[in-house]
Amino acid sequence: MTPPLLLHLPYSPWSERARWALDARAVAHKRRTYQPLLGEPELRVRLRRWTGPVSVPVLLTDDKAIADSDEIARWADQRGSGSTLFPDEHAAAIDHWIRRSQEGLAAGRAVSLIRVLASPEACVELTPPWMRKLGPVARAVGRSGVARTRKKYSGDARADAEHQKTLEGVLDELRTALGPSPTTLLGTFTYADICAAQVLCFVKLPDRKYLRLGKASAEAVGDPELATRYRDVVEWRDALYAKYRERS
Ligand SMILES: N[C@@H](CCC(=O)N[C@@H](CS)C(=O)NCC(=O)O)C(=O)O
Repeated sequence: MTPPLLLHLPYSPWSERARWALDARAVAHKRRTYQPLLGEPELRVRLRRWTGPVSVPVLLTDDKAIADSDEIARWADQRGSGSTLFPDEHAAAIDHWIRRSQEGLAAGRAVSLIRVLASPEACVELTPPWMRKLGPVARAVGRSGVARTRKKYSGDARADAEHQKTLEGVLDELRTALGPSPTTLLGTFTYADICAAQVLCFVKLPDRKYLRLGKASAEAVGDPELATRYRDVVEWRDALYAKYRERS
């Protein structure tokens, strides 16, 4: 059996959901960085999907392509070793946090890409390395790539204030669920923690070793005002990474 290949974005919290689950279950795999737009034709061939949006992470296994972070996590959980990320008794709560995380991430992406669009340096950082030397061309390509991503994921389908409200709603719910001395959401480390932790990317990015972004884009993706307001929740995320990501 050849090891599965994960097509991913090193800076994306959706890819991080899959990476963390594969690592937590010690599932041997290879990784390849996906190049938005340029990599799309190959991705469509791999997925045999000729129309509609395609995204990463995608896990290419011997017998199928798995094109969703949550499905990759479940696939990983059926293999590998260590404690399950999906204990039966927490199935409903994990499903709830998967959904809330996807809602928070979508809203966070919509508002944070507005900040990225306003930063020429951040737009350049999001282009492939060979393009960055091209100055204004790289800025224009980066900017149109970011605008395209925001539109592709329906960022302009709702007002910015609505996205902001959704993001803060998820953060408030997370703070309440964690309680006064938080370790994990459900009393044991599960995929709910991995998903909930990702929403904090749009508040303050975790250490660069977990999510790789350039300096300007990292600044633009985070929200300093929310980082102050939700400092306790950011601290929970950082402690979770230190304890459970390091080990895996
Ligand atoms: N349902 C997907 C959503 C993944 C997703 O939103 N991926 C984005 C991350 S920014 C992506 O692939 N962006 C690059 C592109 O669309 O070309 C999952 O959770 O796996």
